[in-house]
Amino acid sequence: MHRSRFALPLVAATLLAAAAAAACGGSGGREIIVRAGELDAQHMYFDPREIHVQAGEKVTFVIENEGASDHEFESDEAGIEEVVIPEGRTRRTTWTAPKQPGRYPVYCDIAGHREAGMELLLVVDPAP
Ligand SMILES: [Cu+2]
Repeated sequence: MHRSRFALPLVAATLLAAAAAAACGGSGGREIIVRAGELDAQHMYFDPREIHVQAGEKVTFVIENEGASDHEFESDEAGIEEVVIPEGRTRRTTWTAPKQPGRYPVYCDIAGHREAGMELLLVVDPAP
């Protein structure tokens, strides 16, 4: 009967460790929150408009679509695969910056959205 008393603290410790890992982004690196949405049909946005990462840095983009239509987050130039974020939802994608510093556009590729403002500048800064 005494044995079972040790089980609960162990489970609790395991859960705490899992929660701590999730809070730190686990193995997904630094979390960068990007909000997406539209003011009207001609004015849409990503916020922030510019993001800095370090060369070789692993980050997780957390894209929050606060708008009333679907949006995408992608960059052929930077090698970020297309993520579709349905209206009102949040999607995450983990990506590792190239080793070389550079500047890349990230955009929503739905027809007309990029032109309406859905493009941000992703700057890869030299590692310190
Ligand atoms: Cu869009």
